[in-house]
Amino acid sequence: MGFFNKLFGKKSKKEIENEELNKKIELALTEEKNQKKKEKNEEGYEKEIRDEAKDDIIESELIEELDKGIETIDDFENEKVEQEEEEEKEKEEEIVIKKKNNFFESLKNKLYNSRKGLFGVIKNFFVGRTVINEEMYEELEELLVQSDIGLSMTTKIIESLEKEVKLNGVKNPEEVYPLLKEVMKKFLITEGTTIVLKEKEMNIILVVGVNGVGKTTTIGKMASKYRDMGKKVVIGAADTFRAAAVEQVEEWAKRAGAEIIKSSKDGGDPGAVVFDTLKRAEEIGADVVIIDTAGRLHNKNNLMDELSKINNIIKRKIGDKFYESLLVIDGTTGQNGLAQAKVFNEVTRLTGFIVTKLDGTAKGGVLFSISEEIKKPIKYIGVGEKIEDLREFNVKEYIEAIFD
Ligand SMILES: Nc1nc2c(ncn2[C@@H]2O[C@H](COP(=O)(O)OP(=O)(O)O)[C@@H](O)[C@H]2O)c(=O)[nH]1
Ligand SMILES: [Mg+2]
Repeated sequence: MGFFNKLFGKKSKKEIENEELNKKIELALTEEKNQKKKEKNEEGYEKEIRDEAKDDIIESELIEELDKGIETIDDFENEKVEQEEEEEKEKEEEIVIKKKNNFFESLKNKLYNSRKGLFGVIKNFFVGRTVINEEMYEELEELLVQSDIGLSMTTKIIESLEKEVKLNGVKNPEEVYPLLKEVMKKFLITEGTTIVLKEKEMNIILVVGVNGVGKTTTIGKMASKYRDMGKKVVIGAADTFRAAAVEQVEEWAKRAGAEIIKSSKDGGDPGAVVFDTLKRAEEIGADVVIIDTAGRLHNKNNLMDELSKINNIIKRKIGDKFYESLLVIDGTTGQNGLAQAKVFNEVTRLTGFIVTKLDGTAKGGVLFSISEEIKKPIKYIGVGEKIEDLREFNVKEYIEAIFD
């Protein structure tokens, strides 16, 4: 029978009972679920109420604080404005520093040879040393003399360094390096390093120096610098010894956008060129006159004669007014450059120096001996052959660029 019931879909009594039981269980479970839901909702509601109450407390505390005047909205607003202003200022300062760093970086790059050469050796000299003693100072002295700094300057540097080491109670040799940097900085002349151009006046710059040191190149760079400043520039090609020299200065003048005055014939009188140059400069109201001179002078008397002739022509034009008389020195020639400086300083009035080719020297110590022996400022340094490779000499920047 059971078999037939199954076959034709009829449910047995037992099956029906089972189904009813299942239904009951389901009902009971849903009721339980609903009850739990209800409880949960009630809890949530209570929590909401509690949170609201908490918010109220916080709010009232805040109001209390505000009332107390600890932090009024006005204060807050002012503080915000001040903060914004400060941030703005910081940003501006950052831009200035960045600009300076860019310049500084490139000077650092240009002086790579000096930094890695002599000053690199000096830096390494202190590394790994354990004691500061007489022997250390002696070895350092030798290094400085080798670097074209000159004996007299070196002695002064070492004496001053010993004093500073004692004064600062320095015991570790590696701490001597930064002190040396400060000491050496002190010995470079900082005053009068800038060429100040007077407004509405003819500013004369006479450039002297032996052959090949970089006079003509430097004049081209200077002319370009002053043209960029909006100045009217006239160059006098008073190096009349070689036709090639005139051509070279002509090329530079063209590049810089300056006018050039030259002799009508090869080997003409330099004095006559200076005279014509000053005349022309006056006619067109030039701001800057730069005079290139010959370096191939055979002896001291010859040099003195030539330069005094030129100086007299300038004086006849401007009287006792100041003009620059700059000696160009090749930074790679070391003590030889210093010897040249001494001779020129004896035979003519110098107002300062330009040291060229500092990009190509691993020493660069000649700057220190000039400061010490001639006691006149360095106005520019040449750090390459291109038109932009002339830098105003700034002691701090120079020192930062050569010391690592
Ligand atoms: N590397 C380098 N070369 C320079 C610098 N100044 C000049 N020179 C080079 O030195 C050489 C002689 O320069 P020049 O101006 O003719 O010297 P002058 O005889 O004194 O007029 C040229 O080849 C220049 O390019 C410099 O700052 N750095
Ligand atoms: Mg020349």
